[in-house]
Amino acid sequence: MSVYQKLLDVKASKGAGYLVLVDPDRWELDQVDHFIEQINASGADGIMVGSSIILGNGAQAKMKRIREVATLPVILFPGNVNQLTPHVDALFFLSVVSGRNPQFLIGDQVQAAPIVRELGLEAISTAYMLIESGRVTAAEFISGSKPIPRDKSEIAVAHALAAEYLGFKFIYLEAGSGAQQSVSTEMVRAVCKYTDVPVIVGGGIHSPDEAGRLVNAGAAFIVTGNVLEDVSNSHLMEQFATAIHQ
Ligand code: 1GP
Repeated sequence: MSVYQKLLDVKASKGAGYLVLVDPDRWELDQVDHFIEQINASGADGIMVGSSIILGNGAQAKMKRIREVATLPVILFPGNVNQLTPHVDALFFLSVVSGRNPQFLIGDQVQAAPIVRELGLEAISTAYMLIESGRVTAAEFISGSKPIPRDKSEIAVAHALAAEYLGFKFIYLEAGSGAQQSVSTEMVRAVCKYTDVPVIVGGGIHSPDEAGRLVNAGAAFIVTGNVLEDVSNSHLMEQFATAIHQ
């Protein structure tokens, strides 16, 4: 079964799904097993790997190890073409549709496509929409694109409709990793009212309650990354899964 189908099944059976983002730079190779085993046992539905920037430090070896230890689908969330790897089950094939920078709308995708084919990866087309979240995020800076104003839900809705008509399989509402404010429930509710394309919400989500509110507003998947990088927060993973699968 494709990863795309597995994700749709999660949404159909649980109402919404929980994806944990792993930034390879944040973990040493010998820490990977423990963290991935925690995710496996947490009730999460998938693991995303990637970042706007990966400095290196053996990222490919870490991704390989993540794939070996994971019992959940592993999905690449690439910040650029250099992050392509055979050590995943699929990738979110992203286009930054909120921006007007051709490199991140179609240029990098053209560079990546033959490599994706060569690696035999499942590409899940995803309309990536950056939403203003209080300060400039790495995703905003690296993509060289302006985020959608936080209080302009109608602009987000119009982008989401365009993404639906262009045939994207997912819409990703992204406040940016480590965002001060996550995407508002109002914006998630507005977007989900207008489109049936499943909506992933991520960036700056700090509590299970917040995740639950975003699911109530219509989010199909919730992504957390930073909040779990503090080892003292690892217990939160199960609470996120419970709140999201409410
Ligand atoms: C970033 O949406 C993800 O692309 C997760 O963000 O690290 O802030 O949880 P956080």
